[in-house]
Amino acid sequence: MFSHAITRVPGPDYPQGLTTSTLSAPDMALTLAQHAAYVDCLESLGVEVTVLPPAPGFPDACFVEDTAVVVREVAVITRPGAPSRAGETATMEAPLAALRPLARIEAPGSLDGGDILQVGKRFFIGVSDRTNAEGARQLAAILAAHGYESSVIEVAAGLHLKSSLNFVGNNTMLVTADFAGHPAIADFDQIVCPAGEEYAANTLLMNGTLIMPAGYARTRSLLEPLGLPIVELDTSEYRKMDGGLTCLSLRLEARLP
Ligand code: CIR
Repeated sequence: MFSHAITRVPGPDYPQGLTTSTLSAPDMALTLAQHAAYVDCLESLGVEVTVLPPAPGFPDACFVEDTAVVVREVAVITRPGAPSRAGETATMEAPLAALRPLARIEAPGSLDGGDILQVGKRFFIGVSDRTNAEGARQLAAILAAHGYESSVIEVAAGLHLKSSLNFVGNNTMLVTADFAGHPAIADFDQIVCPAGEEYAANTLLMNGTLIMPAGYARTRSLLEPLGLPIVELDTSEYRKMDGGLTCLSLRLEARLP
């Protein structure tokens, strides 16, 4: 169970962030409304949400997930792979230090939290344009010291591993066709997003509820047999900046006594 999450309100410079999308520029009023709905949704699932103010000069800073990897025992401050995002981690240190001991990914390692998928004591670490092999090695070593096992997965398509692969409960992974049948996830049942619905792979399992991006009916019908409640949230203004549901929060389990 997640007891706490950290989010950050997008700032007025949000439309200047990084994107590969050819969709239109995000509308700020809608961006903020979608962010508020996201926070409300997490709160409705029993999560205490810390909402940080915008970080001026860092247009991608609302995608807080990329700045840290947090487990019960430690918060690992990342070293984001995009130069324009490097300074975001400094703004996350104080809020995270209040909740966990800190560790850090050091140069020449680079790592974005969007490449990191946790399933219980297992981690899947994507090596992508943002996360390099050295970053993956450092993270795996820090996590191994706390009893977590890691597998490295090459991310050849999509921005981050979790753009294409997420755990949806019941020993099942939701994947894009690129990751279907990948040997690293052979122990899991797999649901493959239908062609044209690849963005829906970024579905977030939160305290037993699946939070899906709105408007992916075919993927939804494949998820329904899992028997979990499904909530759809409109993420149109985040999609325009290559973001989605997982990127918008750092999720923390309750610390063990
Ligand atoms: C970026 O390119 O870094 C941002 N515009 C989007 C980051 C999305 N983060 C994530 O999937 N974890």
